[in-house]
Amino acid sequence: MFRHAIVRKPGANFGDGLTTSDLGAPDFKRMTVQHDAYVSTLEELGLKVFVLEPEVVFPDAHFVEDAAVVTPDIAVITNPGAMARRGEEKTIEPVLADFRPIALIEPPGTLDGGDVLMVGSHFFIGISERTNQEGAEQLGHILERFGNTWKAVDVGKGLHLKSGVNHVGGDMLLLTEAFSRMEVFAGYDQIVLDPGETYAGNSLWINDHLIVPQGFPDTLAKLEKLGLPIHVSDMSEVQKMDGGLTCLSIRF
Ligand code: CIR
Repeated sequence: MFRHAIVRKPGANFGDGLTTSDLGAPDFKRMTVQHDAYVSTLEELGLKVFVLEPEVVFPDAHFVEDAAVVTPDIAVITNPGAMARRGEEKTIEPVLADFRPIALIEPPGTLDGGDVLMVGSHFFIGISERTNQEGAEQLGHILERFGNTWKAVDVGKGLHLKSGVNHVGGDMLLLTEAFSRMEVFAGYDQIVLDPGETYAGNSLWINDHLIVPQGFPDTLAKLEKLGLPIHVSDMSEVQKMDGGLTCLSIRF
């Protein structure tokens, strides 16, 4: 059960952030509307939302998920894998320090929160361009101190683990065909994404509600069968910067 979320408003220069997408230049006004709607949805779901101000020197800083991993026991402040994003975590730590003891991922370990999928007390940690083995092991050892288990997963081509696999309640995972074939996910119920709708893999479960990106009818139909209330969000400007629903908040 999540009670709180941290978000950060996108800055006017958010289009200067890192991206591999070819969806065109993002629009700040539309981004602001989409971000405001996202915050309203979190509030409708009963979360108290802490809204941080933009950070001009970090155009990707509204993707707050990458700066911390929060469990019921601890908040782990990351060492983000992209040099351009290193330092975003500094303004997240004081907010979390009011709620949890703090631990740090230390260099040479790197870790982005987008690579960490929590399913109850088990954690999947993606090894990606942003998260290295050392960062994954540091996080894993911290999690083990609190009785959690974890497994490393090779992310392959995508940006982050949660770009392609997410928990949608119970024992159910929403995931791409490539992830569905991996042994580590074999013990779970699975909704496998249509290859044309992989972006919708970044759907967000919050307290038995689902937030799903707009424009993915096959995924929507599959998720509707779970019987959970579904909130559909326009994520067009977020997607242009390689972001998604999970990236925009830290839930705890
Ligand atoms: C980046 O490349 O770091 C940002 N433009 C997007 C980060 C998305 N974060 C996430 O998936 N957790």
